Amino acid sequence: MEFLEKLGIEKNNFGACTGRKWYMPKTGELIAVSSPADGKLIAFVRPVSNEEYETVVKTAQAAFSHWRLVPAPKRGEIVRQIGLKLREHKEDLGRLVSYEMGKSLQEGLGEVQEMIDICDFAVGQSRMLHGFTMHSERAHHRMYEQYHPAGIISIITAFNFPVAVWAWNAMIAAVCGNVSIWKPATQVPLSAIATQKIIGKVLRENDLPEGIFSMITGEGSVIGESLLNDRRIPLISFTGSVPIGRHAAEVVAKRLGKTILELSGNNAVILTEHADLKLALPAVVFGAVGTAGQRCTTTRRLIIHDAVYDKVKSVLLKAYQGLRIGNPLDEKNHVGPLIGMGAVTAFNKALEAVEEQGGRILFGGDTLDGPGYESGCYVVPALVEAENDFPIVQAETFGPILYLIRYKGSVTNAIALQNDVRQGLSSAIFTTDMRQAEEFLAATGSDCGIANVNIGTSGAEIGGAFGGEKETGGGRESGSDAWKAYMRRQTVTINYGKEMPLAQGIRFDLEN
Ligand code: UN1
Repeated sequence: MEFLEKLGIEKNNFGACTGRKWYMPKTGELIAVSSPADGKLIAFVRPVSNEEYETVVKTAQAAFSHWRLVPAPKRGEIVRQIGLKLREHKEDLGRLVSYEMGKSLQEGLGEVQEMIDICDFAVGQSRMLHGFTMHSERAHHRMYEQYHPAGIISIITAFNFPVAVWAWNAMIAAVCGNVSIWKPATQVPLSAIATQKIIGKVLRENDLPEGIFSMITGEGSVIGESLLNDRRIPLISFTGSVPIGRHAAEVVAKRLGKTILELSGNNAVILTEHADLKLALPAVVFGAVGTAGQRCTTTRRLIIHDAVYDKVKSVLLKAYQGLRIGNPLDEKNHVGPLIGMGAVTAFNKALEAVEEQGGRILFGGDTLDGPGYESGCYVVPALVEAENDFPIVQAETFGPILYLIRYKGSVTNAIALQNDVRQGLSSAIFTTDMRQAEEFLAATGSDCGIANVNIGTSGAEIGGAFGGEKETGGGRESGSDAWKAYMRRQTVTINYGKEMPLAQGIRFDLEN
């Protein structure tokens, strides 16, 4: 495939990189990377051993002592160039993301666009790393706060966004003066390797030292554990499931390190009796079946007012019947494969469970086989009637299952259902009634990190802070003031007077 060649993906790929330099681990079983799109083997990667791990961390440490002294806007200039390089490779990298992960080509390209956007954002941010100044209670004193780089940031990313989530973290971390070590998901290391090669060109052109942007591949249970336990790494940014995120939080908290956690979502769209259904339909369907239901922001629950329930159900049935499922690189398809057989099993099990718990599958749920579906990873997105309190509805199944939940009465009831789950990432309401929208956004409204009006739950822009509450983990990445999490904050008080007054008016006189 031409795009693999253009991105420098070889048959056997090195498992560790410190920017420009690559390390081929001597031991370790090869990771075979195959595409869920056609089941074919794409390439091999050799995961890192302890030896390369040490080299990567030590190189990152050395790089940090240099990089933190580079003025922030000059760090921004490097990120600007990375954004330009990504623009040059957008088509090829988007294709690789789509082929390796299985999301539609449009979404693969969108993911690279998200990287480009965060580069642009970070360039601007590089001139705005500012703190407040405060008025001191003491005469001839000045107080202000400043932000310094934190050190090595480790970015552990999930399979569903092989490159964008790294970029959110790495680009912001970089303008803040940090260095980063990326551990991509083992299902999608090639997109990470290709990305390293693209940014490596910028590092070479600017003659930058090794270790500013590093990457290591390997199993979470091995290399991930090393990262979590490593006191040289003050901040771990982790994206993944609640159980693994909880484990990561515990391990890092034990050494009093910091985490940014972006864990499961169980996102709902509320359709009130005043919803503009023409607007809602494409948003709901894209939210539910985009990336085959494997976004953290995927719409999993549709909370529909009784007055429009039947209409919504029939419109959705029609839309689902028209979905084209197939190779994600073929632009006429809407839905690609799930990431692997494990995901197919989880999808099937969830559908069995929902029926056992009293739900009704209205459409979909089959696993496809035959020509074009040889990988065994293609399923038909499912529409299911369910109740919010079914245990299976309370859980996040990472696949295209949309639960239709009926509500009666006021929007307050719908909001209560929407909040009645343990996750708190994304939420949305469709209504043309201003009071309903404002109630959804009020302090008593949605309890999620993201709350949208007349927009679906997925497809957030990079300019906002991304993340969620409750079991989603509370972290924030990407835009707004999320950069602050990547810096250490320092309150500074300067006495430029000739006296030594203590705060709170405390007297402490030493006799001379
Ligand atoms: C994720 O699924 O981990 O809002 C990230 C969205 C994308 C990012 C999702 N911009 O759907």
